[in-house]
Amino acid sequence: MDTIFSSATTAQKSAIKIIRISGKEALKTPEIFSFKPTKPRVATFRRLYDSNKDIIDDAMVISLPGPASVTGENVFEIHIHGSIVVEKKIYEHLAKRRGFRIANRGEFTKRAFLNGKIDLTQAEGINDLINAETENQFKSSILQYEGALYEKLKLWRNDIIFLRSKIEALIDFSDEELPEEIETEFKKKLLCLLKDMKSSIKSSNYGERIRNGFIITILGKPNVGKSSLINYLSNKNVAIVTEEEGTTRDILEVFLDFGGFPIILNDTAGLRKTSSNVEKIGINRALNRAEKSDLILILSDNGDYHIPDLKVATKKILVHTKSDLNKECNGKGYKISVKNHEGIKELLEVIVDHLKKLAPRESVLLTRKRHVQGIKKASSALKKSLTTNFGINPELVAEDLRIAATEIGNITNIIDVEEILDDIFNNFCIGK
Ligand SMILES: Nc1nc2c(ncn2[C@@H]2O[C@H](COP(=O)(O)OP(=O)(O)OP(=O)(O)O)[C@@H](O)[C@H]2O)c(=O)[nH]1
Ligand SMILES: [Mg+2]
Repeated sequence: MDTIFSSATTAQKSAIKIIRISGKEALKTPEIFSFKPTKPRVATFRRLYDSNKDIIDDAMVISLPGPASVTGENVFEIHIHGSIVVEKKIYEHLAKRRGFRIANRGEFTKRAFLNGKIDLTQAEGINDLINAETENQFKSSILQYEGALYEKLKLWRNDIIFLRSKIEALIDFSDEELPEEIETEFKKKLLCLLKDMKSSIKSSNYGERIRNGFIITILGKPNVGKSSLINYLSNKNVAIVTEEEGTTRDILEVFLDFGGFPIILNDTAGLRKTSSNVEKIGINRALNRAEKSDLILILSDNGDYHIPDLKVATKKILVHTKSDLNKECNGKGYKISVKNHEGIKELLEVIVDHLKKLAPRESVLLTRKRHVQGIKKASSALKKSLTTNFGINPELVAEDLRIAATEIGNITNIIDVEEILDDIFNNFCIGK
């Protein structure tokens, strides 16, 4: 296997850059840059030279022999001055060596996985942690990185394997009638597992939202101040605001942080009967997006919140806009004024309270479709085993349990499906 190297820090210039080298030959780094070898795991100051014995840089270097390293392989770190030229020289010099090459995306983490340092859910957790932008994304990713999801899946899998070993033992004594208590006990355990899995699948929507953002859509008649609100909240003029009705046509998305929750906030076209084709398309888009949302804000400046075409049970929050104008509002809606900066903080609190209520009781969440699909497949195998007659066909029951255990195992440790591995690790940044 090649020895790989890459900068573990950003591609731009910076105070320091860390070049990480991992692989069998990594400990040859001192020889490659003509400096005296250093004690393992001790940060040491060294001067690096190229093949003409010209100085490349003064650096802090650390040798980390495997397997006690991040990838499980021999690792060598060079902390250079954060210059693009120095980095390039180091790369060029390393690349001349046989068996050395620049790492692909996520390749360090992939090697850590292949060497059993982490499981796949932890690898995904690392990537989510790097990409986390809000407090709740941080919490969820760090839990997954620490192995909470891995532990939960391992428990389920072990339970299934245990039940399967029981069944296998019974197969060996197949002449004897299966005692009824054993079957009842067995089914009780399976049902309990299925219940746990079901509740995890149910809360996975929340897990995915924590990762990707909760979708909140602003709806309302034209000119009620939808675009003004999104501009105010994002602190930018993302949307055009005019006195004209029907200003906004397309959906405008901004990514925001509401009290630690990642939010994708959508501004939409004002809803009205119109002969304009463009506007009609915009209105349809608005309604479609609202239907896919976790929360809908219905804005009105005159107390009319009625949207006949909106037929979803999604939670709606009514917002009375332009409260500075003191217009009639039927006593409905949270009053806000973008003009006077009033009521918006309170509105955000109401939104955050609602999002908090969506949180499932369990803290360990399935955060990807891949996890959900695996658990669904495992569940259906377990359900199938429940409908099989244990006494007559214990082999079929054992086979279903085997399938269920494999499906769960695949979530944490796919080892033979290179394609899925690449799909996961290609989402990493270079150098990770
Ligand atoms: N007095 C007052 N005027 C406001 C307030 N918010 C928005 N407006 C005005 O209302 C008008 C319409 O605002 P927009 O934000 O464009 O309304 P919209 O709902 O996006 O309108 P469409 O895109 O046409 O559907 C503009 O002239 C804004 O300046 C407010 O809090 N108070
Ligand atoms: Mg608008």
